[in-house]
Amino acid sequence: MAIRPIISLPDPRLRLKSEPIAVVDDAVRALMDDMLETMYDAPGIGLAAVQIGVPKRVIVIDPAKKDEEPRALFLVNPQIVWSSEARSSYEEGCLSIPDYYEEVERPSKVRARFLDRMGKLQEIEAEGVLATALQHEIDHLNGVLFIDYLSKLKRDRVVKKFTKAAKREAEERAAEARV
Ligand code: GNR
Ligand code: NI
Repeated sequence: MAIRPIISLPDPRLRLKSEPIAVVDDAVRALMDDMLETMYDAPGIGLAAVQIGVPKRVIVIDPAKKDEEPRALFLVNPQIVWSSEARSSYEEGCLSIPDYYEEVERPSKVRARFLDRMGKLQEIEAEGVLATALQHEIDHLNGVLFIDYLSKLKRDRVVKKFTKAAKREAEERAAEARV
């Protein structure tokens, strides 16, 4: 297992549409183990493979709170097959948009179909934080970020902030290399 670097805004790879997994083999399981370790280290409650630069339809989620037993979920090729009419609002964050949080409204309950670690077809019904995390992670597989649900003003503001920070870091690295 290994902790892998998480890519962040404005990295264009976050906008890629991830490819389906053909076979859940040892390589996919190794990828999921790295993702879980990276997610726990961050720490976060979910991670999509594309966030470590691997545009494949794989996500890991653990909605357990700090004082609860860990319960890791590994989902390959996940699909929402049903969403409730009812909506809930939740304050979301994203490991690829560090230290930025905003309320996002989504369906309160969803049912998702996916392949588990062994490649077996499974279905889960989720509500609360798990429903939010599932929708947030599946969005990543389609190149969608939670800031896409905010007003253009808020979205432009946060993208600009991260673009400036990335430029500044690149300049600092270049200056360091010249010494
Ligand atoms: O760790 C995370 N917390 C979180 C909180 C509210 C809604 C969604 C999330 S997912 C996020 C980790 C992440 O960026 N996954 O893609
Ligand atoms: Ni995210």
